[in-house]
Amino acid sequence: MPPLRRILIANRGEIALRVVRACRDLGISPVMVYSEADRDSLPVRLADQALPIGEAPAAKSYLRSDVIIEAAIRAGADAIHPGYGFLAENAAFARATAEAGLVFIGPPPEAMQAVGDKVEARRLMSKHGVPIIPGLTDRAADTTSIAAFARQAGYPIVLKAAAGGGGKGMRVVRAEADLAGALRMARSEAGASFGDDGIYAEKLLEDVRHVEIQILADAHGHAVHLGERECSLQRRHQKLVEEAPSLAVTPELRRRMGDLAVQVARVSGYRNAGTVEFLLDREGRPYFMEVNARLQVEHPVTEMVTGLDLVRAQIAIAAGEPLAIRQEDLAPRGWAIECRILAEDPVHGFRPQPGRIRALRLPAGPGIRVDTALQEGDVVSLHYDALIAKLCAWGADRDEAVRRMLRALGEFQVAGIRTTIPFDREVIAGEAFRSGRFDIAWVDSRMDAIRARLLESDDREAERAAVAAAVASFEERSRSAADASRGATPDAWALAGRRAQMQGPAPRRGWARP
Ligand code: MV4
Repeated sequence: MPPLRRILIANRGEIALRVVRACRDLGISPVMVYSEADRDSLPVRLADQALPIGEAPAAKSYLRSDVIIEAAIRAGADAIHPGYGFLAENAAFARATAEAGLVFIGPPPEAMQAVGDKVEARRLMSKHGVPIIPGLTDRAADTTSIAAFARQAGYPIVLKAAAGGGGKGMRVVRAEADLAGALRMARSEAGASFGDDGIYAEKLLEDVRHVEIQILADAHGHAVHLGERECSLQRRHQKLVEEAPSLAVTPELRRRMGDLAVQVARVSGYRNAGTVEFLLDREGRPYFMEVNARLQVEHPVTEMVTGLDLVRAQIAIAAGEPLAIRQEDLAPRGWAIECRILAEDPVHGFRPQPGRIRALRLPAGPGIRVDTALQEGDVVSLHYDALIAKLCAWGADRDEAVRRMLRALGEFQVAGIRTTIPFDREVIAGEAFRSGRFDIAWVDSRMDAIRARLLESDDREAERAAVAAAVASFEERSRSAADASRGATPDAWALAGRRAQMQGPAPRRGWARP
C-alpha cells in the first residue's frame, strides 16, 4: 500500500491540532474541515487546506458524514482521521469512507461492530478466556432471567444497555422490588439514546478502579500493548485526571492485563490504536468492561511514558505498514499525569462556562506538555465539548510528575471564563492523590469538601484582588498628580508598566496563584 500523502481531519479543537501536527511531522499534508464557529481556529489556520462543512451545531457540521467524505474527495485527500467523538466510532462512516476509496484511520467497521455490542463482546471475551464481570451474556427478554441471576449472585446488580458504553443507560438495582421499574426505565433510555433497547445485567462491582490498556494492532497480525492508564478520577463518567502507569498495577499485573488486551484485539479482529477498559478490584483482579475503538483523549500520558507517537502509529498502521515495535522492548519509563482542563466552574456543579478567552498564559518548561487549540480571543462555545486543554506532566518518578504538575497548574492562566484548574490543584495536592488511595467513587464522595476548599481560596483571592486594586488606583492617582505638576501626560502603557514594576501584574478574579 502506498504511503498516505494527504489526510482530512474530521474533527476540531485540540485533537484536530494534534493530528495536524502528526501529519506535519510525517510530511503529510493536513486538510481541515470546520463549522462556522471554528473558522478562525488554530488547526484551521495551520492546515494546508480548510473546507467549511456547515453551521456550529455538530449535527449540521462535524456529524455530516456525506459532506465530510465529499470534502475529502474534493481536497484530494487519501485518508480521513476522525479524532475522538463525533464520527470516530461510527461503523457506517468507516464503511462509507472505504467505499469512497479513502482510508479510514481507525479500526475496520467489522471490529467496531464486534466490540460495539456489549453483550456480543462479553460472549466473545468469555469464550476466549478473558475475565468478564459476572452477569448475563444474553439480552434480557423480561425480568425473569435478571431476577434469577440476581438471586444467585446477590444484589446490588446493574442494568446496562447492550448498545451502550461510557456509562449511558446504566442503572443500579438494589432489591428485587425495584427490578421491574428499573428495567422499564433502562429500556426506554437505551431505546431513546441508541435506537436499541436491549438490556443485560451484571453484578455491581464496588471499590474498583478504572484501569485501561492501550493497544496497537497492525494489518499483519501483530499486536502489542503499551501498558495501562489509571482513569479512576472522574465525575459522572467525565474523566478529570489520568496517569500512567497506575499505582495499582504491578509489573506482573501489567503483563497479565496487557496479554488480555492483546487477546481482546485478536479475537475481535481489531486493527489500529484502541483501548481495552477494565475494572480492577481491591484484590487486583481485572474484569473486561469494554473496548474504545478510537484514539483516546488521555493518549498523551501513554506517549510520555513510552516515547511513542500514537497518531503517527495510527497513520502508519492505516497505510499498511507493519508495526516496528516488539512487546519485550516496551516498558513504562517514568510517570505521566494528565489534567483535563474544562471550561466548567467546579465551584458550581461544573456548570458550563462559555465565553471569550480574554487572555491566556500556557505553562511550559521541563516535563510539561499542553495540548490545546486555544488562542486568546477564541470563543468557547456551548455547541461542543467543554475540554479546552490537556495539561500533562512527566517526571522520572511520580513525585516529580506531581511537583511539575502543580508548578504548571500555577503557571496556567485563563482569563474570561472559569475553568477546572483550581479543582485540579486541590486534587493533585491532596492526600488521596499523593498516596494513591482513590477509586472510581472518590471524586463524587469528596466533592463537597473540595468545593468548600475552592470557595475558601476564591474568597481569599477576591479579597487580595480588591486590596491590590485599591492600592493600584491610589498609586496611579498620586503618580498622575505628580506627573501633571511636571507637565507630563502619562499614557496607559506607562501607567501599566509602572504598576507592573511595583506589584506585578494587576490581579484579577480568576487569576489566582496557588
Ligand atoms: C460497572 C460498574 C460497577 N459494576 N459495572 C461506567 C462506564 C461504563 N464503561 C461502565 N461503568 C461502570 N460499570 C459493574 N458491573 C461501575 C461503572 C462505573 C465506572 C466505571 C469506570 C469509571 C468510572 C465509573 C463511574 C461510575 C460507574
